[in-house]
Amino acid sequence: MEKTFLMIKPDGVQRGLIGEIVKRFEQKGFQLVASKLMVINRELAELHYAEHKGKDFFELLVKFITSGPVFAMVWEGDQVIALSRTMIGKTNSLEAAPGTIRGDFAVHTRLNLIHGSDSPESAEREIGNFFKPEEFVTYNKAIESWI
Ligand code: 3AN
Repeated sequence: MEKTFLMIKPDGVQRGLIGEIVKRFEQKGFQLVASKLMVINRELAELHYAEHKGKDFFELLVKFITSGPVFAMVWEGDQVIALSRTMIGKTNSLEAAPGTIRGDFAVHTRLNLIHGSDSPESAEREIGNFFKPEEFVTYNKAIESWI
């Protein structure tokens, strides 16, 4: 079973979209195994966005992601990494299709509501950056046999 790291960014928290976004992943049949509301410090922001260091939007990105609380989550499920990226939608707001989280709620490429790991390697790295092993909950959901 795969795990992925998803994070509702400060704009999603401020706009009251935590419930709407969590609902979509619950309804898809994925299982929430860890979550917390937190404010990211600069060190963690730079670690999380290390691949973008040096790009022209890096400073704004770090400033934005540290500007208010984020809702960090780990979700588990069959193909959850790729499927959650599909549900999130394209990074570029002009390409994010209606029906996706960004397509339905975001108009801006940087203020795009949610982050989702883009590969098994980044999922493992990002989960490790944000969560300790004792923050995970293991439980069985009856729905597993239905999807
Ligand atoms: P995604 O979040 O879709 O995986 P990444 O990892 O390429 O996209 O980029 C991380 C974040 O950096 C994006 N969510 C977005 O907030 C910001 N970003 C990416 N590309 C741009 C850009 N061209 N202009 C401004 N912000 C950008």
